[in-house]
Amino acid sequence: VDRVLRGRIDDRFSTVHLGGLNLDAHDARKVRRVKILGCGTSYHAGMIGAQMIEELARIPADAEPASEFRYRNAVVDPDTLYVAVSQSGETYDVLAAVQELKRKGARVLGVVNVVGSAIAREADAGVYVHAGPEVCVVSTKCFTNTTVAFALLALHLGRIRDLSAADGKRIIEGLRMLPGQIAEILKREDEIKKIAKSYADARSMLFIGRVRGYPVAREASLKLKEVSYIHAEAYPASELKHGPLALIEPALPTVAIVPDDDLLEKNRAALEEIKARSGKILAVAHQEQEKADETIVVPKNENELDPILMGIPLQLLAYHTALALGRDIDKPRNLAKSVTV
Ligand code: F1P
Repeated sequence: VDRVLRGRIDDRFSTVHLGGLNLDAHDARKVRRVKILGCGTSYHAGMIGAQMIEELARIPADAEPASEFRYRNAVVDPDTLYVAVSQSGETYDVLAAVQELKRKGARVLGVVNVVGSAIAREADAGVYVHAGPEVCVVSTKCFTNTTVAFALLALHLGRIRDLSAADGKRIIEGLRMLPGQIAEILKREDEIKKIAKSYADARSMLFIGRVRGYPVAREASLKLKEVSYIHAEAYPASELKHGPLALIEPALPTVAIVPDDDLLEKNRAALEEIKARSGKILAVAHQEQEKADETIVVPKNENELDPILMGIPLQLLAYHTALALGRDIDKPRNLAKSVTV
């Protein structure tokens, strides 16, 4: 995270420098919509990015799996800024989506880790996320850094448009706190390891989150699937009552993302619904949750930046669950470092 922030924050003006972005104020003001494309973890980081761009720059934004986008003859709109996300920069579905967009005359930015990779070359401009060359098959650090890069991008677009200097300053202070807060979470590894052992015999797990918590729930469930091979499903917390509550029983543990924000009471109500059906709950929250069997407490940041931190203990949860089950974490089955077909 230090690496992605380094040299990019200007405290005097509460602004950021994203040199490779190549997007001046004139271009940025013309953007009517932002569409983010990526696969797997990169798609989930893009979902967080879209929310940050809506919140901090007030530009409508959404994310879509590049693997879907490329097959649906999408309408390409000249006032939309397209953003392609990829750790490896080689994922073929993302590359194909970028090529399709460029054929149709769109402007595409890359948010990529590997410098000089195919997607970085194909994009018109972009931001490198500096998660390092030592990334593993399963994307973890890169997920975190990509969400930080999106916070910088959202802040940049926001400052060019309507974001107040006070809000800019607030987010910059929040970004500066991230490395220390991540270090604090990592210190709790032993506690998370114990929790992971107690969930390792689950046949299936449910992950829920609302708004900012939903992409975190999706990413946490993907991590668990990728390395432990436990079936995991992520659901928006507000959708529980539209069907999935039927699944709740003691044998299906729920992992709930419960940040201290304006939706706290709504999220607590979801925990009550689960408890009323004798479901076991692990909460990731900013304070102990009474209805949860266990809570992993993470440090509080600005609401918009909370998703960056809340995913980290769940990466550790997936890691230790996989270890407890004797899985080969560095070589998860059926998964390549970059999916090039
Ligand atoms: C996308 C991705 C990863 C996943 C695995 C397979 O990669 O789905 O999220 O962990 O490595 O590929 P990328 O486009 O971000 O390199």
